[in-house]
Amino acid sequence: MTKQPGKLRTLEEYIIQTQNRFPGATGDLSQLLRDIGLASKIISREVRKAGITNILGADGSTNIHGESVKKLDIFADQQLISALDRSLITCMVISEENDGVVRLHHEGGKYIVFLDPLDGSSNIDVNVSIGSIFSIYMRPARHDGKLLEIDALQQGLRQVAAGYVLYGSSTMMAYTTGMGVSLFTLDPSIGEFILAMDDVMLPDHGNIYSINEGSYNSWSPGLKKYIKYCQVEDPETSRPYKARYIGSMVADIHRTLIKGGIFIYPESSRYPNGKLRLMYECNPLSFIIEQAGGLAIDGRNSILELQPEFIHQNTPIYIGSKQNVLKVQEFLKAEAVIERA
Ligand code: AHM
Ligand code: MG
Repeated sequence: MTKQPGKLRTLEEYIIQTQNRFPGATGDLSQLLRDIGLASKIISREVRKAGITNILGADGSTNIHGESVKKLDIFADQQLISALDRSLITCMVISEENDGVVRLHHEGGKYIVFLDPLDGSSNIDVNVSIGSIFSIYMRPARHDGKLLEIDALQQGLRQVAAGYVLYGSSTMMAYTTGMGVSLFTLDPSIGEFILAMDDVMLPDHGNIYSINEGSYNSWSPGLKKYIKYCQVEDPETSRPYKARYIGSMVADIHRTLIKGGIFIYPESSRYPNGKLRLMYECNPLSFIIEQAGGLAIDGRNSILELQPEFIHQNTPIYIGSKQNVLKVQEFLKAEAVIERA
């Protein structure tokens, strides 16, 4: 059940009112969320005019994954990092666009932030939705006060907040601090994010499946069978499901949050560990989906319980409405049993 807001509330007001419910809160996390909100408004403005300026398109360099980097990716990365640097609460940022960790000016800052500054960047050139994803952790205390890369390698369930900003037909921000998901729409006429939905819950079962089906031949037998199951007619379970795949995870997850269903980026012969990144794509979006009543697994285990080994690690992901995810898990398990027999 989704509550509709009574009167217009800006992101700023909402963050402050939520913080006031916790008498001991320092306001640092609120500040950090406001910083991300501000940077994303600037990114949104540039995304909106990308087609009419030369900011659009590849800048010729490649990121650490060997993918071509678009100029807007770099712009978004810089905006988010400098917003976080300015408020002196964040000590370290790990971003898809940077090889190693980025140490900010305030070494003593208490938060570590992971960023995918512009997810779905191959869609920039064709004017299809893209987004920024963030994931926030407390920096662990150390006796020697040092800050090490390993401090960032925390399980997703330790996230103190996470969210995304989707630059779609409108710009929307969703975030959670572990007490449900709140959704805001950017009103460009006043330059403010306005609360659109509070306590967003996704349907327990949905009739949409979302996967790059062109890779069918490289999937596991269990997954192939599950996708065939999605296509079989059975009105009782709303099948055949609809196929929808945008190719920007953040946009596919946003649709899943609103309409339910399942999004899958599996392990395959091409990507044995999946393609998507655990720390700045899968963890934050899993936190959002689970806070909205959904589920996210890597095939066997909860995404949020995975212990990361390195900052740019990949993982397979099956995420969405609880019933859909439990069903695919059944198919994967059944096939694993056959393989062992
Ligand atoms: P990126 O644009 O940050 O590199 O993200 C990777 C994107 C995801 O948003 C999307 O789900 C996936 O890559 C699509 O991959 P594919 O083209 O293999 O289906
Ligand atoms: Mg991405």
